[in-house]
This record gives sequence, C-alpha cells and structure tokens, in this order.
Amino acid sequence: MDIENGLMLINCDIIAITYHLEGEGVGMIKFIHTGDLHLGLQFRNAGFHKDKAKARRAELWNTFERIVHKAFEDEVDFLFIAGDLFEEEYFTLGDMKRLRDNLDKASNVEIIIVAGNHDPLRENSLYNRVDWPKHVTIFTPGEIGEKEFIDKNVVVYGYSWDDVKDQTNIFAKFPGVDKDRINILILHGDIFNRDSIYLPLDRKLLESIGFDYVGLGHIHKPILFSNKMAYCGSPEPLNFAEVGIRGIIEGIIDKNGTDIRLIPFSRRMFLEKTLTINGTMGYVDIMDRIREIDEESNRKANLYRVILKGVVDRDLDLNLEDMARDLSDYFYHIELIDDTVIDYDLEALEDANKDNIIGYFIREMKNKDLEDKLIRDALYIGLDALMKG
Ligand SMILES: [Mn+2]
Repeated sequence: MDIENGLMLINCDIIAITYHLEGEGVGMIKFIHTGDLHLGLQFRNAGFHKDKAKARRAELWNTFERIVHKAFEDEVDFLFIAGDLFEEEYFTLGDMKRLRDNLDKASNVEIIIVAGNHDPLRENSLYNRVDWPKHVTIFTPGEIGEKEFIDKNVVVYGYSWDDVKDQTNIFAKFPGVDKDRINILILHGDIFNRDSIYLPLDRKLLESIGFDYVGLGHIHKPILFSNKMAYCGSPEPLNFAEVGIRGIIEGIIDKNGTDIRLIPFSRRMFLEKTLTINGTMGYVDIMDRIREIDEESNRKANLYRVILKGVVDRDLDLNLEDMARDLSDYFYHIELIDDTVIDYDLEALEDANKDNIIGYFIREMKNKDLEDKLIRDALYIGLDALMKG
C-alpha cells in the first residue's frame, strides 16, 4: 500500500491520493464478531453417548480454529470475541496455551477479547497464566476500558466480567465517544432483562451513545438488531435449546456506515422436527416417515430430535429406545420424544369399565362433539392418564 501511494505521489495529483486513502485506507475496516464458543465444554448433560460428547468437544475447538483461520485468510482488521470463549470449569492451562497459540497465528488481525460469565477474568484466571501476543487485547474488569488503534482511526471499548454474575452499571461514568472516530463496543450481557444477574444492558442507551457497532455476547441465538448492534450467538450450538443456523458475524464499517451479516459456520446443527402419525400407521410406516424427515446429507451431519404427535394404534406398543437404535444408521444423532396418544377402542373400554371412573369419563366425553379435535385430544389425553395411572 505504501509503495502504491508512493507511485501515485509521483504520477498523480493530490486529489487521486486522497481518493485512494478514502477508498481503501483509513476509514474502512472489516471485522468478524464471534463469542460464546464455550471451549472445553464436556456435554455431560446433552444426552449424548460418551464418544459423541468427545467428538462434539473436538468440534468446538475445530470451529474456533476455523474462525481464527478465516480472520487470518480474509485479512480482517479485527476479530471480536464477546465473552464465554471457554468454560472455566473444564479448561486447563494446556487448553489455554493451545488457544493462545491459535490466536498467535492470526498476527495480521487485531484480536479483541472480553470475558463473560463462563470465563470470568479473576485474578487466578487462566487468562492471566499465559503471555499474550501484541495483537491480542483482553479487556479488564472494573469499568469499560478503551483501546485506540490510531492507524485505523478506531477506538474499541470493552469490559470483562470477573465473576459468574454481574449487575454493575458500567455506563454510570461513561464519558461518551468521539464521533470523528469509528467507535466499537464489545460486551457480554443481557439486553432482554433489566433485572438480569448477567449484566443487564439498556438497548436504548446503547443505541444513543453513537457506537458504529456494538458486538454482544451471552444470548446463544444470533440476533441482528440492526447493522449497528448484534448478538453473534454460539458459532457451534451446544444443545437442543440452540436449534437452527449458527455462525459468525462479518462486518464492514466505512464512510457509508456499518454493514453486517450472519455467515453460517457451525459444523453441525441441532434440529427439532415434529412428525404427526395416525392410528392406521404401522411400525414400518412410522420408521419410514422418520427416515424421510430430511435428506441423507443432512441426516448424516446434524443432530435431530423428532417429536411424535398424533394417535398411535393401540396394539403397536412403540419402544422409543429400540426405534432410535434402529434409526442410528440413518442419522448422525437422533432422539425421539413420544407425544402421542393411544387409539383406544371406546366401546370395549366403556364396557369393561362400566362401574369405574374410566367408564364414567368415556360416557361424559361421548356426549361432546368427538369430531372436534380439541375434544378428541382431551379424551385421549384423559384416557392415557387414567389407563396409565
Ligand atoms: Mn454463553
């Protein structure tokens, strides 16, 4: 770039140089925003078998390494990591060195880290046990810090947690920003709940200060509030509460403003599907329908939870564990949830239960409109409860 400008100085007039600087130099930055990686997580409660939990743990690392590599390859100016980079409980010094060595490789990128509630920056934190390269900035707890990048005309603000909960009013003494610069804030906190113990944030206040971008962490679902504020979400989903697309945010800030987009980046997705069955379907039909729930390439890549709804033939006696085992060749991971009701023979049941509550319940329900789905559901659910009880 210097050489290019030098040549222009010889060949062109001043206007051309100015134009060149505005176009590609000072005043235009590219960034990647991530967070909530939870490196080290052991997936003990995710309902996986041991080997799959281990694989998932490795996939978190792999995705982290892919993100850092992408930042390096794309030559972005900044990689923002908005907290919960790792799980304090499961992380070792060796893990921290591996993390550091990965970041070390992207030496062309300014890497900005704030700590969250799962990786708080306490005195004895692993963050403080390794030496960090110059291009890595880790913000400290206590109050909002700032770091200026003069050559980029950028000021980055950030704040790290030092405990597992935090209700500090970090903006109480915040002096505001210099609007001649590009101002970016990186934070781990909760914008949805004013009483949150996870650093409650006031969206209106954040928007009023004049940041060009507010990169948030903590909520694991990616939420792009506007071009100027977003939760990046967990780039690799951690459980069935985190269904659907997960990725990283790519952004550009230039004289036209800020532009961001979510790039899908996860190795796998968690997906939840509902399958409605009816009393005429046999075991084979049901299994076929489950297999048809998605294309093979998706089935082999993602983690599925299939909820069975509707009415099931009373003779079928579905065993979900056996079914999931039978389906394991067709899915990377599948779990089944039984939300069905049994298709009872009402006449026979009533006959056999003339003098008890089951018979009474059936007689009461038969007086109602059994074509109505709500009433039919109530009948089946009630019968299920009475029969099983
Ligand atoms: Mn998190």
